[in-house]
Amino acid sequence: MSEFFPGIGPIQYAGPDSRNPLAFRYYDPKRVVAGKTMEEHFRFAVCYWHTLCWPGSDMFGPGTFHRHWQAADTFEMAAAKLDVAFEFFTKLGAPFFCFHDVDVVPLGETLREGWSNLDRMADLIAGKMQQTGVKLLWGTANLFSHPRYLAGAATNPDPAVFAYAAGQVKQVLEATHRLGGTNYVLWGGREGYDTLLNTNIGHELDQLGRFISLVVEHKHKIGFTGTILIEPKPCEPTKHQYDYDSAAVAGFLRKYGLEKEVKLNVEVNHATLAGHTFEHELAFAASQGLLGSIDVNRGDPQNGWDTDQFPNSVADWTLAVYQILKAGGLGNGGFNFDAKIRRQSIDPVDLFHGHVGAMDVCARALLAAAALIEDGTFDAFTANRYAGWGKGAGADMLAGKLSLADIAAAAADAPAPTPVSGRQEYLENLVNRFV
Ligand code: XUL
Ligand code: CO
Repeated sequence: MSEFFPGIGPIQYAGPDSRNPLAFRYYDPKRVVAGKTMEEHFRFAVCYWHTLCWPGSDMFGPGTFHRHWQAADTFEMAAAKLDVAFEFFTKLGAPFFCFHDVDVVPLGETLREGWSNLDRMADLIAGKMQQTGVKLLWGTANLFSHPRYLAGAATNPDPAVFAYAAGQVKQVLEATHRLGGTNYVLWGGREGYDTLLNTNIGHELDQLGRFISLVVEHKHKIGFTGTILIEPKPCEPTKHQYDYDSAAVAGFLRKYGLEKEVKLNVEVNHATLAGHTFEHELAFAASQGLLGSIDVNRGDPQNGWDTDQFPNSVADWTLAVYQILKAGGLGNGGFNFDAKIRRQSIDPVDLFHGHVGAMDVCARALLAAAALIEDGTFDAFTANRYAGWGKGAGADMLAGKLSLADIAAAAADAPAPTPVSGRQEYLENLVNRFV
């Protein structure tokens, strides 16, 4: 088997003074930070779709990368792509990967053909995983590219499309289980609508609730112990998507009684598109006990679409990793690079630059975030800000011991509350001491 990345890797930790663009300057897998190794904190995953499948196309032109396995959509080419994938994962030193069914194998003309192709491919994937020790962070079914899904999958007005999607998810969930995946992701690609003139929102939401309940039921039936994750995104490809953001998904899960069964896979650029910071989405998900895993990338502050670039701002990532540490980490989730190189980055080595730089950004951010927590100023400041709720009338109001009338009567004769500074500038300056 010939190498696709000759002369590259394995990528090693070389320390902050290294000038080698193909070495880690901060990501040192075995280094212990805040009680865990960096490897355990991140559980980095390479995504199959952008790194192995995307040919460098955009809506104005075809692929620019010209990779041999992209010449034909056959099982043989998918097997050639698998060789390249595992060469990349191992040379990079990524412990995990993620895939959609269509990324790893052609699904063919019928559901049955897709099942049998995926079964065959799962044998090959299992062999590669055993040989290399690379593990599966999550699998997912692509329920948005094929024209049958033009009006959604679970939320399609046609029940036959719902059934087809169910058949696809059943198969990929079982393959994920068989490959030891620690999560299964549902991104609602076209679960939304373009115009209300042809859409019944309430009906579509009930369909989606039913669909996800079926997935959860099947997970238990087959003994899959991984987590089912929904990945929020506000728009693109549809104008309005039901899984808009962490808050919308939290409400949806509660309505359909799924809040104990499903968590969130939060993605950076989806947060940006929803008008939030990534750390807001993380903190909100964590506050609801729903933080599961993350998709790592960045958007572009000027472009309003999903550019899926590799992250490169340590300052931004420090605030995100801070929230993840405060939430107690991601458990069996991980950091999946749902990011793609630019269309002009046509050399195979560019794939390494994207991932190596991003892993280093995350590692630097982890060091800074751990130092911020160790310093304790934020915790102390915030605890002090809410201190009134821990005693006296504050504690009684929160515990439900006082009625609205009791509270009003006490407030009527109390001294007027004194405004207190939020100290935002002081706190922002403090972050910069650690970045
Ligand atoms: C799309 C997106 C997907 C999901 C998996 O914006 O993020 O790649 O992560 O379907
Ligand atoms: Co994603």
